[in-house]
Amino acid sequence: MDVLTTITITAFERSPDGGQGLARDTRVRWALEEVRQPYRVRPVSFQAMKEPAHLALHPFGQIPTYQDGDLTLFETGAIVLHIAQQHTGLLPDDAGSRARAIAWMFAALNTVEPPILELTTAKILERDRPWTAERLPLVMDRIRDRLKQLSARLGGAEWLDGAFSAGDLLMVSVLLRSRPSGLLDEYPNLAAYVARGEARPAYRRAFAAQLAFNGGQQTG
Ligand SMILES: N[C@@H](CCC(=O)N[C@@H](CS)C(=O)NCC(=O)O)C(=O)O
Repeated sequence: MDVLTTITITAFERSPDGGQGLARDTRVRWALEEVRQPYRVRPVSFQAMKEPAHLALHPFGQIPTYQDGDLTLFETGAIVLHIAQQHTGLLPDDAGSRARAIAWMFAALNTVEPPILELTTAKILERDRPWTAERLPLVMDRIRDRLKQLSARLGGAEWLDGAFSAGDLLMVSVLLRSRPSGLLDEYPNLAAYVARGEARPAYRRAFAAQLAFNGGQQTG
């Protein structure tokens, strides 16, 4: 945190993951760390998220939000893209490479993240439904389909398309959410790709910052 910064993001007052870094403020922190932008964090309770003051910032009553002066943004994809466009380091200069990096940002959020979120829904929100046991393997297989395709595309490369970009930042963030299920480890090149992301100094700073914020607040 830096008192001189103009950037404020919101995060869970009590992250349900107790600081595993899976809440989406981590990806915004990571992007800000990559471009060395200091930021403040304003914690928001689940109750406050649904109240008018927060709904004015985020129409769906969620975190994270991003405020810088007069600009307020929601949606991590839009926030990370904005940060990447404002600073060097997260998008290539060449127009074609830049467009492809942005395509990977969309792929992470639009193609890879949805089946991973379905599993969370099935395991948590639909846990007590009579059909959940039958549905779970189908949801797991839909994740496998995507991971298999991504694994084939990545092959032995370090990053998805040349140098590390905002596309990798979002893809690694999304894949991290599949790790607790054990599915990520079925694809060793993807597991290694995620580990490379986690090893970046900027990710480590972002992770440590959210852990310091959430540490000791685990709700179970
Ligand atoms: N598509 C949104 C999803 C935001 C989202 O689901 N945020 C979660 C935290 S990681 C949240 O606020 N959950 C509480 C709720 O939806 O009530 C984004 O990428 O920013």
